[in-house]
Amino acid sequence: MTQSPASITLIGVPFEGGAGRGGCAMGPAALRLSGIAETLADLGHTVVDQGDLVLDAASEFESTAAAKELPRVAGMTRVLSEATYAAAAKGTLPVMLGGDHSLSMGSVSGMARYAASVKRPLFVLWLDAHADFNTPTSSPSGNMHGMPVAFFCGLDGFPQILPAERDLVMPKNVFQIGIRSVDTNERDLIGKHGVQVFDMRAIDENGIAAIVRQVLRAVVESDGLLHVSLDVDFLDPEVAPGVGTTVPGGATFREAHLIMEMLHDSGVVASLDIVELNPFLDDRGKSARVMTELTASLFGRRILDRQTQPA
Ligand code: HAR
Ligand code: MN
Ligand code: MN
Ligand code: MN
Repeated sequence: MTQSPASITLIGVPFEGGAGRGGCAMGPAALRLSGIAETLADLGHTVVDQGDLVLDAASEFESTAAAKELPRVAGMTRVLSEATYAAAAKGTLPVMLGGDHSLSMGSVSGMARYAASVKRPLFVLWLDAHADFNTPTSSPSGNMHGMPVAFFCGLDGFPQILPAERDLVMPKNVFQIGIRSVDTNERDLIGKHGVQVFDMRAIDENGIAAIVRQVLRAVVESDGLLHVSLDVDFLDPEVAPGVGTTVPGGATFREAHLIMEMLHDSGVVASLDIVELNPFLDDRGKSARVMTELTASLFGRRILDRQTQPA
């Protein structure tokens, strides 16, 4: 989908209720200021910025220590799930301007529904320092930005936010790269459910290109659609300091850049989240600019007219 000129829908999600600290709600504004719409349009794509979603709390829930800000997270999830599905169903490629990572509860659920409607499996590429595979039962913090993967895979322990018959993602179709911070209970859940995790050690031992080829092969072999979820803290804090949960030893700009170039050349990317950008913590817009640069590479900016070499 990303290979030829695409129709892109930018969906602003000014939401920070899933994070332990404030600031992510300013993420969409910072991404727009860094020129994300213009950059994508300059690459030849048709870009419609549908503005920021209006987000209301779902009042039948209450916030608990195990699931903080649940009413707001649930309300956001419902609205974004619909918006993402609608953007994909009309033939555009939704790009979520986040917002903390709990927004993937909505975006990925919407894409799972879309993928089911066109009878293709949905794969998720999770680029993050964190696995975000906690449930309200396992989470040490209760912060719901640590739970979206468990939610869209249908793990037990969540209240019913979306209809019971909603489409889910199979854990074996979730590929995580860059992981370097996992909680004790969360580690057990990852092993039990078979999420495919490539931690920083895997990158160091194999190189990023071999890992990305493996992921893309799995998607292409089953004619799948790929949702990419890019957390700012995937990158090393030196590259992208504008995030509330920095973890040392992250991906370099070059590694991230190569991932984006390979994703572009694959043509299988159907949707993208850009999450956890916290402009209050950023260094003069540096992280917002890095995210826009990486998005440009994902959508076809290249240095020379050269395709990725076959494996
Ligand atoms: N694993 C921790 C928790 O669940 C921290 C999760 C932090 N998540 C993000 N997004 N910043 O990746 O509380
Ligand atoms: Mn995350
Ligand atoms: Mn993270
Ligand atoms: Mn490169």
